[in-house]
Amino acid sequence: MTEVLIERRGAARFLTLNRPAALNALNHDMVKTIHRALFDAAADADVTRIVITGAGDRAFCAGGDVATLARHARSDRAMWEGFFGDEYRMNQAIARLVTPYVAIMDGFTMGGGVGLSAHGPFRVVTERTLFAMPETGIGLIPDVGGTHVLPRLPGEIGTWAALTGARLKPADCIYAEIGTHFVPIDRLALLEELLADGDLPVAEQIETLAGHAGPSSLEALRDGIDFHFGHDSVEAILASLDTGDDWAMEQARIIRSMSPTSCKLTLRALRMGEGASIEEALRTEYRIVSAIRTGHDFFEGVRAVLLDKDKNPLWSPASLEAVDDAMLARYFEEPETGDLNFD
Ligand code: QUE
Repeated sequence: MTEVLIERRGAARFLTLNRPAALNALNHDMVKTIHRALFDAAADADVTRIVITGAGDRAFCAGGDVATLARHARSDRAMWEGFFGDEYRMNQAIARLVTPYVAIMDGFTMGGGVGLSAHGPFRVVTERTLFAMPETGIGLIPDVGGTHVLPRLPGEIGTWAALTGARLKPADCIYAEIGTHFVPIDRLALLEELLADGDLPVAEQIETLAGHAGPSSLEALRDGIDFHFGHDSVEAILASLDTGDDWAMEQARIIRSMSPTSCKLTLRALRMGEGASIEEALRTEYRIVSAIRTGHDFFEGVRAVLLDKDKNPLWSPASLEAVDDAMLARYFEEPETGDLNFD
């Protein structure tokens, strides 16, 4: 019942994801509560900033409650479409918020947690931030607006992160412009106090406490990322990686372990997302995810990664060659139940 704490602190509305044992993974109730709280805060003239954070010291938010979806939603279309539809509408609300919005990305920030942070103007990372879009590993796609955000990161960092599910440390997040500020953990309490005391603009308050995340390992990888991941087919990316250095060959091995269907859907959706508004990107993601429910890989991916944890998913189709364009096209069609709307 109190999986999202909502508090008024001075000029700020604080939302705290409060499911620490589940790494603050988002369930449907939490999504609806957050969206309603954003709506209320935006309508309250006394609230000059919204702050979202996660309880515990391990996660901001590790994703969506995919284990529950895998258990029930194969036979419950309304549950599946209800969860993703409401989550994406919440993501869009964050992207269009006028009230300054601060996400404290302390700990795991993956999947659904990226949707709660990446669309806002202030994205604070700490020593414990670990960012990833790992969905190709469970037969999903980098959703929650990922197909809008990732193509806008420098070079091909977004394509690389989406296909491999790479985990980015705080310095990498700053380098990749995923985080706007690095604030050390021991200053977070003070940051929250300053934000509650709304005397100064949010940007100035965060900058007062911000430190340096240090050098990013991505800088040295950047040429390789841009060189290999600029191709417009997964096969071409792999062919390029196969002729590269040890790092490149390792990326190829990782991509080959991911769902072939997810990899092809992801690359196509990322390229479409380059010129798409947040609403257009979310609508396309909703089409894809709706079709994924009737497929195989999501249920097998959740089984292998999160339930049985054998880390050995048997994907079907099992190879990229077996995923043809006609199969892919089905995922981009309007669902029988209609497209996502933002009314
Ligand atoms: C891909 C995902 C998720 C994931 C792993 C993936 C995801 C998610 C979790 C998760 C959440 C809470 C936990 C946990 C894992 O993992 O969406 O152990 O306690 O919520 O490869 O999309």
